[in-house]
Amino acid sequence: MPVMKDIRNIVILSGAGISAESGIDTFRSEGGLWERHRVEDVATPEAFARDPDLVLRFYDMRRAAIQTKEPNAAHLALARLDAEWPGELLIVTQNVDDLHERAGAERVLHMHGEHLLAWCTACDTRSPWTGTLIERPPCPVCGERALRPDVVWFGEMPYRMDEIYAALREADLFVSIGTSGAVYPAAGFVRNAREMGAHTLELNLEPSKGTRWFEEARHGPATQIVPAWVDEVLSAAS
Ligand code: BJW
Repeated sequence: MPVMKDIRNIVILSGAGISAESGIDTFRSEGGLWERHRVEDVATPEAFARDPDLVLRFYDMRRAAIQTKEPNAAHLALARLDAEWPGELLIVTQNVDDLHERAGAERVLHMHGEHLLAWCTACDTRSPWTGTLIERPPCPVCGERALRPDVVWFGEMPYRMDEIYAALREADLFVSIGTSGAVYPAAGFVRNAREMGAHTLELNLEPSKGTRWFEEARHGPATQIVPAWVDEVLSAAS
């Protein structure tokens, strides 16, 4: 752990592992989503063009499921850090669930989109969405039946990359939580942050694909290791 008085700007990258203990499936763990659904069938623009019903059903199912789940101790600990950390802090999440926000975190950026938004490809607006899309409802803004899940598929550009790279450039501490390090550009953030002088820490159930890039790693369930780390950071800073 670096000396906390030297740390002002924190960037946290979260992934599916932080929501696993809330009962939301990860992608690549045993029994994860990609064991039951082929990525090429449900998470690419080509799949949506080829078989929109299959893709819409997949996302309708997941959108309904996340609304029955609750934030866990790891989301709550990060929300506490967000509320109490006096310096800059940004939670960049790859997750499309809203558990960071429901835990109370405010400085959250969804680089892979959000389940609870629908994107109209006709008028390019995003509307809050809790129901289904399979029946092709009209866009609440323009009335066209051109809504799709507001998520980033393979081959599409993740959201708000300029903001993310700007935060990484200024980061003193970069922490990656519950992500396998299999998907770029997120998997490369640790190297970006390190090149700019940040201390780098991995918090994950097991060593991720990119674990060698981190200066420090702690392994275990997020609901245990994240609250413990947040306690340490806040007490060292006070
Ligand atoms: C726990 C736990 C517990 C479990 N406690 N931990 C060749 C080389 C390099 C790149 C490419 C390449 N070929 C193609 C690419 C690019 C491609 C890519 O990365 N492909 C790879 C497969 C190689 N990337 C893209 O296409 C991206 N766009 C892009 O690159 O644009 C161009 C660009 C260029 C330059 C700069 C910027 C952009 C888009 C990627 C979109 C990803 N979309 C998805 C679906 C989103 C919607 C949805 O939810 O359906 O995003 S895929 C899926 O993977 C989802 C996730 O956000 C993402 C990452 O998954 P995550 O979160 O890491 O989950 P898992 O399951 O992999 O890991 C969970 C971890 O938790 C594990 O390690 C567990 O151990 C751990 N864990 N329980 C703590 N209790």
